[in-house]
Amino acid sequence: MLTTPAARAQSFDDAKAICPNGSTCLWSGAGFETGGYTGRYRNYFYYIPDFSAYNYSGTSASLANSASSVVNDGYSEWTYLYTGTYKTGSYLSLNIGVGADLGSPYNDNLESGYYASCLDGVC
Ligand SMILES: [Ca+2]
Repeated sequence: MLTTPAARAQSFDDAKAICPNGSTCLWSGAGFETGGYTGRYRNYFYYIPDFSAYNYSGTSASLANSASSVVNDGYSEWTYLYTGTYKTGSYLSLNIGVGADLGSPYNDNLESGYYASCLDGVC
C-alpha cells in the first residue's frame, strides 16, 4: 500500500530546496508549510501586486493576509513584502537566501510582494 507523506518542512534548508530557484515563496503556516504541506506555497519571480488574486498551490486558501513564513530563494535581489496591495503600508525586506517566520505586523497581514528591480512595476 502506497501512502503520500505529508512532507512537513523540517528546516529552512528544506524550504529553500522546495522553493523554485529565483523566486520568493510564501506559506500560510509558520515553519514553511501550508496545512502541513511544504509543497503548498505561492511564489513569485517578479511581483504580485494583490495577493487576493492568488491561492496557495493545491488549496483554496487565499494568499491575502494569511502568509506566516517566507523564503527569498532569488539569485541576486532583495525581496520586499508589504502589508497593503500595490506596495503600500508597512514593508519588510529579505536578502537572498533568507527565510523566516513572520511576526507582527506582517504575520497574516501581507498583501503584495516585489523583487527590488520590480518596485517600479516594470520588470
Ligand atoms: Ca498564516
